[in-house]
Amino acid sequence: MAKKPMNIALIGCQFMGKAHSNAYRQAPRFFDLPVDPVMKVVCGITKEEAEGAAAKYGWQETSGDWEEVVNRPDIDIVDIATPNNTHAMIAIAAAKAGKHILCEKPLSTNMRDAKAMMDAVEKAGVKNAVSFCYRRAPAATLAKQLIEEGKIGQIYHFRGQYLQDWIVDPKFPLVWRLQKEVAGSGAHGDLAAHTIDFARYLVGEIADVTGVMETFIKQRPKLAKSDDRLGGVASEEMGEVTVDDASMFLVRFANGALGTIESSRFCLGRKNYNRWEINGSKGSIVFNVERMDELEVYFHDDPPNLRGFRTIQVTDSCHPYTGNYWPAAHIIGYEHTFINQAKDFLEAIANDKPYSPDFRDGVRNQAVLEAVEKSSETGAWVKPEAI
Ligand code: SOE
Repeated sequence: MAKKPMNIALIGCQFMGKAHSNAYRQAPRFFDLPVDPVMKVVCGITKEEAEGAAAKYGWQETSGDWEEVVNRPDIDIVDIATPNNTHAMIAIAAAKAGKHILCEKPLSTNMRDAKAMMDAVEKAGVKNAVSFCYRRAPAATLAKQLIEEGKIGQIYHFRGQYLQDWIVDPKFPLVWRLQKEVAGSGAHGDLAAHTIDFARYLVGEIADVTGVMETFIKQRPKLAKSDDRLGGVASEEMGEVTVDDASMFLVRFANGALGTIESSRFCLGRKNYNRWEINGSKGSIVFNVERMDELEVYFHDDPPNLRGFRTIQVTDSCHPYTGNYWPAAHIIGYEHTFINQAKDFLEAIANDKPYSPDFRDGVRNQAVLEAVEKSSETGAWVKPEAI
């Protein structure tokens, strides 16, 4: 029997638009989905940009007008993959039009907009998701299962780092990710937001934080030509960098665990070093996106002569998601986190089941980001706003 079609509109067709497009194309090829995702329309800043993306990624139609797209009666899902300061207006309009929404992280650039987005989707009763895609790396999902099964025991520590190095060169231009009004914050909202999501997912709610943030290079050449994350053409004119280059903070979890979180774009050689380690009363686990198919584990109840960290290659059919891809050890990677996310979101919609992380998680994440920002100004411990 033919599956119910689910028409998707993608707004934004650069780095994340590419990742999301690939996810919708691949998800039905690997998973037996309850619905048929239809790549209906892609919307770019201009119609020409959308036409390029449609031809490359396989969208049926194109548009240069996101408002018209989110109000189309034939659209079921609006996928937001645009710069951060545009998430709120698109999501709120899409919620009002009754669409399910998947939004790139961070949810927004500030608490006010993030809460307005959450209120809009909750009032409309539509499914909503924030694209903290790394939760859906099979090894990270396995870590969650181990914690829930009690294999790690009571958690004492979470030690998270998300390190990149792509803006060390002072000549690297002022792309949108370096402008507060567009991005909200720098490494903090771009990278630490992922780590905060892992911390909340694996350990629990964050009670308070204290930290520092720094901008090492305060002026950069303005852009001569538009960009997408990896650069652009620099002009002669200089402009202010209005976001942090790095953030570091201490975390007290509501359950008593202690953590540290570090984000930076100034760690030469670290390209996408998204690593965390958790230490509990019965063992430890370590995950790093740069070796995403592996989970390091240490179990204290192993016989003493065999104790030690071991590496599980999370690619067997007994592991989360992986049985749907290739035989064991035929590894998967970055794009599969988005495919797994698309699959789970489509299932949540079709089966009317909760999806996590949702916009409420996005707001809680934003509350932690902003608590660190306040702490960095005052030096105090700050409680994230209660949601
Ligand atoms: C840029 O630093 C970036 O693409 C982030 O925006 C993503 O969220 C992260 O997954 C990889 O790095």
